[in-house]
Amino acid sequence: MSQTKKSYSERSKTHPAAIGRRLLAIMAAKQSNLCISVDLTSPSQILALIDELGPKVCLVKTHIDIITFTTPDSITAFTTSLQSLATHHNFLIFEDRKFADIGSTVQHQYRGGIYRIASWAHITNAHAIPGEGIIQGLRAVAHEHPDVDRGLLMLGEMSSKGSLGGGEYLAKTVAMARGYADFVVGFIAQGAVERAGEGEDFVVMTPGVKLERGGDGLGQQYNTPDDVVGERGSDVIIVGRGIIKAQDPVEEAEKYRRAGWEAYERRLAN
Ligand code: 5BU
Repeated sequence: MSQTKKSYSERSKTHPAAIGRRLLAIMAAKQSNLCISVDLTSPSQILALIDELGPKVCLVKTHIDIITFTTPDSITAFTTSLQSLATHHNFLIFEDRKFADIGSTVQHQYRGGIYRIASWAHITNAHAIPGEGIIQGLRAVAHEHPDVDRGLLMLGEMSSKGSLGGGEYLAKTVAMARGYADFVVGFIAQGAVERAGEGEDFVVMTPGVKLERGGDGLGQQYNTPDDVVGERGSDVIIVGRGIIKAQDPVEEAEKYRRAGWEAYERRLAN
């Protein structure tokens, strides 16, 4: 059976990566395929908004390096609070770091520096451009945390105009990731990737989502939840400004949660 026709609940029992099984189980339990991208710069505002939106989402996406921190301690305080919110509201944390260097360098970037991403983010992402050493480097760091589940999304296709991804690049990215099924949970793409074979499962996440199609004047391109989940077979919608800039972000998040979920249910039924 095609992966796009299987329920999240069914896939949560068989996904080859532990973090993939956990994410799919959360999606099924909360009836949410919504990932919120909280692209604000104040740590307290970010945490307050996540606390409000937590019940609606399966995943919270961060850009830790756009946040204004005053001291190193305030970074730890933030990531500790974020982890508590994740436990309390039952969502996972996705740091949108987009690693893009050789294996040796990304190990340091993932493990260390001031952000210590591997210590708090369940999922992060990486470009395929350096070759599979990037996956090997990141996976080695993830294995330094045997008590916690960690996973990676490979960037196969970006949402922005003129993206060099997609097509053959995406297909090569999928081929590269195939040997790392316990760590590579899936892909960032604009729709279903070349479908997984026996024993494989790719969770596909799509940014560039709004309730109405359009753009932002800086290359971002928006499609609707129905376009990406219903028509193109993606699994998770990633939404930033569509929700966080709304007058009532909680009400808006509920609209996106429902739109994403209904598109998924239609996909299963058709
Ligand atoms: P928006 O406000 O919904 O446009 O925000 C989209 C978020 O997703 C933002 O944090 C981007 O950095 C991120 N993003 C993206 O827009 N397109 C991509 O292909 C990838 C990430 Br990968």
